[in-house]
Amino acid sequence: MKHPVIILAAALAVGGATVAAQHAAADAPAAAPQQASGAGIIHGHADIAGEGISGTAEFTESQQGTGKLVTITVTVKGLKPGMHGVHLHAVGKCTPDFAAAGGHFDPGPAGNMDPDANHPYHMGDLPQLAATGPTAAMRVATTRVTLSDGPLSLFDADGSAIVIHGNPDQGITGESKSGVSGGPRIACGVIEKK
Ligand SMILES: [Cu+2]
Repeated sequence: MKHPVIILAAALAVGGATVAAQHAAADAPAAAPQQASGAGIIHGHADIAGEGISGTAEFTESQQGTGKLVTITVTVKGLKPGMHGVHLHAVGKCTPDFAAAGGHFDPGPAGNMDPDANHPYHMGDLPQLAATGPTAAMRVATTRVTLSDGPLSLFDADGSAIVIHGNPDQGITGESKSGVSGGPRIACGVIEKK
């Protein structure tokens, strides 16, 4: 494999929108890199919005040995109960509708952004979000993308967005437009440098 990549997934569902639960999410031990600010730490942010849905995604890139690790903390209110596909999409646009965000971020040599036909092999693929209460949250870490400059940077010429889908992410490859990666786009946020 030319670019060995891993996703270190630590998905945590927050059942209630309590401060304690949110705190627990923030303290999730798995795959949590050092959050201290300092040299080499880069931050990003997205305000996530959809019909009746609001939330944020916080991005932190830290150096891990010779590589970069990007931790993403997603907190969203207003999702219907169940699992929801979440991905980093190829274009930093959510208007005039969420289709503007393009396919799944996949800058590699193959560059197949088709949300379903090249799933779950895109660089922008993430574990899905479990909505079990008023607020859903997860923290994941990935080496498939960076915030700093380079071939995997989310801050490429056309930027990137985070999109939440109405249906579960089946984590499989399907026909184009089959919806296996989560179907309808119900919320979107442009990722910005912070
Ligand atoms: Cu998506």
